[in-house]
Amino acid sequence: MKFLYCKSEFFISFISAVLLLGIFSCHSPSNQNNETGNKATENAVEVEHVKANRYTAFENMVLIPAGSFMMGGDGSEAADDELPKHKVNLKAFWMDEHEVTNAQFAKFISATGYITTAERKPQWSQLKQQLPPGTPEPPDSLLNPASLVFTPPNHAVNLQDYGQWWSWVPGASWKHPDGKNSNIQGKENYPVIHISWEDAAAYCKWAGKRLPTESEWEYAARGGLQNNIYPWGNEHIDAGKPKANTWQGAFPNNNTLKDGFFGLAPVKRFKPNGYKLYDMAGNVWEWCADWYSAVAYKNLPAVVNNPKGPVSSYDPEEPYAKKKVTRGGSFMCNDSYCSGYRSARRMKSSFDSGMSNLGFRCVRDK
Ligand SMILES: [Ca+2]
Repeated sequence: MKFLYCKSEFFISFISAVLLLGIFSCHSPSNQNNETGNKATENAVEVEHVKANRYTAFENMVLIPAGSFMMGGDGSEAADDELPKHKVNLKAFWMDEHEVTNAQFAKFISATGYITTAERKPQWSQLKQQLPPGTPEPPDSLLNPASLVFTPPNHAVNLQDYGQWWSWVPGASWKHPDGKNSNIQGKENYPVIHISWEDAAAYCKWAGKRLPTESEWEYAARGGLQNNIYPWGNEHIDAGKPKANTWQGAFPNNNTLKDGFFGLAPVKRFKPNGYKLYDMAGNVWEWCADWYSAVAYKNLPAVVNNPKGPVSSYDPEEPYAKKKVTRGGSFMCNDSYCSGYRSARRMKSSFDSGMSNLGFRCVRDK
């Protein structure tokens, strides 16, 4: 996702910097002994990792069978970075049947004391590594824990101006999804949000799992169908009964609520795909393990076995940013803005940023 959206050049640079903040090398200001605290967290993660392997690894997971598929865009909406289609062979793997929920993520935090990216003070020394040379340093007073929150306007806007519906909100995090005065009470079964790639990877490791590769994610989303556009087949997103939590109406100022949800939905509220996976389209975008490259599919061999993606990130729109793949679309997607609910639709986000429409699920080897 590209979120360069503010009118002031300085603020553009600042927001870009904050979106790109580092995680493992920066710490919470409340952590009095950063090195000791970090080791304690790592140890706790390792201990819980072992426990998870023994007792809980297969809860709420489904087995995705080994097989082959044609990876890449189907239909007229296929983007250049989804092409060409190419054959991928995959081993069998287990996948979470639904997106990781607030209740699940809370167990991870309780067990490890992990502090998410959004809860940490951004460090300029980390931010500037992913910005064009010469980007000015923002005042320290602006470098506070925060995250991007969806704040829809009440009028039609230029869909190229992302700043019209995203706000940088101090105090926003997985526990306070709309800012410091909000909370997740009653939202235990909602997908966890404001999660960076590194937060997601840390959770999966603790659970004895890992993030899916991009090819595993797409193969799983297709649910056994071949060359279909959506996880449910080829019926258009707006035809028939609601099939996923997306945006119906004129994004971002008018939502007809046809699917029953303005924002996030609890997990498992829509029919699963052919592999019994829920919400592979809509609700929240999901992190994948792979680095994003706009040219990842170009010049591949005719058949690829268990691909892990490119060795580095490449987004020509923001060449200094290090971006990971996200998949599946969110409650904010419709055809006028982004048809993220298509099985082949690729998106990308800086690995060290979260936002209010981005979550994840885990996989593990068979
Ligand atoms: Ca919706």
